[in-house]
Amino acid sequence: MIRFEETFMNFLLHHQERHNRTYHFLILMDALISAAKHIQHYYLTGALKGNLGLAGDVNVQGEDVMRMDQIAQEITIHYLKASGRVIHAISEESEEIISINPDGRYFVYFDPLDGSSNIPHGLPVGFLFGIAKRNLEGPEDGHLRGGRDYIAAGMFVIPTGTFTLGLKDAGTWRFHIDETMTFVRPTRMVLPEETKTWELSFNASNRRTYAERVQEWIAKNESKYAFRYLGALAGDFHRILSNGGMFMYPAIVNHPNPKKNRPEGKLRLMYEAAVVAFMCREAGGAAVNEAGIPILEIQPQKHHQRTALYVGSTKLVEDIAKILRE
Ligand code: FDP
Repeated sequence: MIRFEETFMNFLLHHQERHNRTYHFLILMDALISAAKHIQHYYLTGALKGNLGLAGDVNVQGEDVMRMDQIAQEITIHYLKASGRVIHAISEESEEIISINPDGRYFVYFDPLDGSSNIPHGLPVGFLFGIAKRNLEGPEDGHLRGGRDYIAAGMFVIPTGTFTLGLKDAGTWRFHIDETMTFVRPTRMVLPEETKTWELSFNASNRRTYAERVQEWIAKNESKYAFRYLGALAGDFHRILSNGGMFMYPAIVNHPNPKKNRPEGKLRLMYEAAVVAFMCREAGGAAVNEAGIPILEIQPQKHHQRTALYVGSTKLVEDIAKILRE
């Protein structure tokens, strides 16, 4: 006998009444879920169909585009258009703002397939998105919204069948895909207070390139926690949300080849850092940049702006933020 569990859409219907969310939001979420399932299908069959390799193009960030990046981008735009609810989207895969529907009411910021180094191996990657609402009453107020103005942010870890969604003032929730390809069983994510399971996650091969004070912090704290690094933000953050601890991608300022320094950080503010920072806040955690400024308070100056990121359990993030602010 199959036991059916509470579905994502039921959960949202229930929540929208309590939090004044509209059906427009449900329709947009339905579009994002359809896109994620479709991307997952291509990813799972990618090795057989030859879709896990390079596409032959270079993107706006100067990085090689993978075939799967293009597929995921096309699928997402298709569903955002079909939803009719989005005015503009900003994607890692497109230099320009993508105009979708002049009557749409939401801005969507997304990275349809994050964690490229995992793609050739078919290992976990992320589909990350943040949603902000257009100002429908007053004058058009632009697309560059800071994380504090997102109404929701989420991530699918593909192809694991998990979906995590942060809702403004209503918590962060995790769902799992069932046999009918429906996301079910909402579980509220709250970062554990207990430090026993806490983890640190960062690219250890970069550690000598971080600022001295960050290197010192790591040397002082690393033996207290387990170390885990998958190399895909969504997957690494997924673990931190469950186990507690901190994910960091610090600024690179001491690279032996100065051309390889990244003082502004590597991750993208609008569709990577602010997305996980938003979910983290709703789960009781925090996130800051290299200056110790809360990620959600940063006003983006450009769509593809980069930032350093320290995200996770408030106690750890605050501890390093104090040092970063000095
Ligand atoms: P990637 O470059 O492989 O697409 O967004 C960039 C990102 O992946 C994150 O998902 C990941 O956390 C990080 O960069 C990995 O960078 P490193 O390979 O430098 O560790």
